[in-house]
Order: sequence, then structure tokens, then C-alpha cells
Amino acid sequence: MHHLSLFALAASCLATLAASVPVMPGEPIPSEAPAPQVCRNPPKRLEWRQMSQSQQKSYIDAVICLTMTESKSGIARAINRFDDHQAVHSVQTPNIHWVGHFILWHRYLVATYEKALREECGYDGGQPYWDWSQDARSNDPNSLATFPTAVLGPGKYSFGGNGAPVAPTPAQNPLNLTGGTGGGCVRDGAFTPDRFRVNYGPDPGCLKRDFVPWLFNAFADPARVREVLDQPDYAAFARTLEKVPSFEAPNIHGSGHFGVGGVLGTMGNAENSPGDPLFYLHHGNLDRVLWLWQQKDPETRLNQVGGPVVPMDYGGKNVTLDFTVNLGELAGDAMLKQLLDTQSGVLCYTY
Ligand SMILES: [Cu+2]
Repeated sequence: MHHLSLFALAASCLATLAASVPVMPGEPIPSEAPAPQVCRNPPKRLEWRQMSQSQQKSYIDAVICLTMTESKSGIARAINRFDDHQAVHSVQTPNIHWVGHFILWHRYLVATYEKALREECGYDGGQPYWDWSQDARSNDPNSLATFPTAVLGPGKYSFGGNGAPVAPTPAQNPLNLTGGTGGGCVRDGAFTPDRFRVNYGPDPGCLKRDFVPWLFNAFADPARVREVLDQPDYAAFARTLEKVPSFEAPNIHGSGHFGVGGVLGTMGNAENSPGDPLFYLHHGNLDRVLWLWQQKDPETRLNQVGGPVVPMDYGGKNVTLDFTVNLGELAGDAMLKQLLDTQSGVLCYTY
């Protein structure tokens, strides 16, 4: 099965830059506008290792519950509520990466997933995040310190470790990413084949991981996080998060995707990375980095967006505060200005 990497995707974006990109029109405004939403008692999001064992258990149980709750996205081949969130990401992949709304679209997806865990599966905490920078060893590229940790550990209420070793074929690895150490099914933790299945996407089956230590240790380096936090405005922040599609340009968005997913793992797949439950902890941490950056100058940064509408079109049209994004049937359409404040009412959580 051909495994489309994020970078291959970017290359195809570049190739079609001049072509028109589908823009989803906003819903017509209903004559009776709904009452503005209010955020009360926002759940506090914690790093996985800050959570008690019973909080970790209730989170994992809620994720498994989503996989046993019937789909409502209306997307063909999404069977359950876990699949729904993966499927919406998969369908919109060509329009939500290397764009100004990349981080805010993903913020909305993670928050919607958090809401489903809470409202449909009885979870009462915040979406956890994985601060991978705690695990990176930039001075020891081959360090496997991350694998396992309390996040990627073998325990029943942990995310499990590497996949069984499988060598990719050249066709599966067109960008020649080296140093993969896994590639097959995850063998321990909460999401083993007997308990969890990736349903959506071209390659349904077990959850796969393919740890790439050198890449993880470079991309999740705390210095890379500081580099992002030092950016002066939203457009620069957003661009530094993703950088350019090259394994030679360490960027924190790539750390969880390619450090954990490598060539063959679920996390390394452009469309279908949300098939790995760890996706939401990885993107939760990227969201926390956005939150930290915003807190440094809230007056400006809770009211600022920028960056291209069309993927990688950095000289072209920029997104504005009124630019509308959608999650299909999973949530209402939202303007970017409603996604800047995590307690806007459309969103309701804190760190
Ligand atoms: Cu994505």
C-alpha cells in the first residue's frame, strides 16, 4: 500500500499551487442567530505525566469508548466516533497544512475530540498533551530515551511503544527517510490489535509505529520550541511550526509525526495520522505552544492571524480573522477569530 508522506503531499501542493483550491463557503447566517456560547469551568489540560493513574485510565477508557460509539460524520468508511475525527482530517488534508489556519484548524479538531470524549464518553478531564521536548536528547541523536517513557510505555494505560521491525520498500519510502526502527503493528500498551483498530484510510488494520530516533531528538529539541516561541507575529509563528517539507529542516510539528510514525507508522501518514490516538497528545502540545506564545502578548496575539490561504503560497493571499474553517458534520463552522481564545465559548479549555 502506498504510504503518502506529509512531504510528498507538500510537493503535490506546490505542483498545483496555481490551480484553484476548493474553498468551503460559510453557512448562510440563520435569521435567528444562536445565543453566544459561554465558557464556564474550562477543563485544564495536563501533560500526560502530570495526570494520576486514575486520570490516565479514564482518558484511555474514554478513547476506547469513542471507538465503540457509532459514527455521525456521514463520511463513508468511518465506522465510529474515533474514526470520524480521523476522517474529517483526512478529507481536508490538502487544505489545512502549510496554510495560515493550520494550527487553528488543528486546535479546533483537538477541542472537538476533547468535547466528544467528555460529552459522549464520560471523561471529565482536559485533553492531555505530550511535551516531547522533555524526552528529546539533542546531544545524543541515537538516544532511545523517549521510547519507552510513561507516555510511550508498555502499560495497559499507556500509549504503547514501537511497531515490530519491518523494512520499507523503496516505493514506500520515496523521500528516503533513514533510521527507522519499527514499521509494524504496535505490540504493547492500550492500543494493541486485540483492543484497537485503524478503520479509516487506505490501509485499515493495526496501529503502526516506526520510531526514528535521530529525527525525534533533533525535531523535538527544546531549542526548536524556543525558536517558535520567539517569533514576532502569528504568520512567522505559524510558518516556523511547520517550516519547509524537508527532513533537513527540524520543526516541532514533524517531531511527533515522523519521530514516532517514520515511514510506515500511522503518525507519519499525511491524511490519516489521527488514526493514532497519540496524534491528539502531539497536537495538544503544539496547541499549548500556541497558547504559550499568545500569553506573551495577549492583547495583540488573541486578535492576530496571518499566513497563506493556499498551501505554501507565502507571497499570496493571507487568511483574515473572518476566514471560516469547518469540521464537516462534527462541529459548527468557525471563524479564525473564534479560535484564538481557548475560552471563547466556541472553545472552552485552558492549560
Ligand atoms: Cu494535520
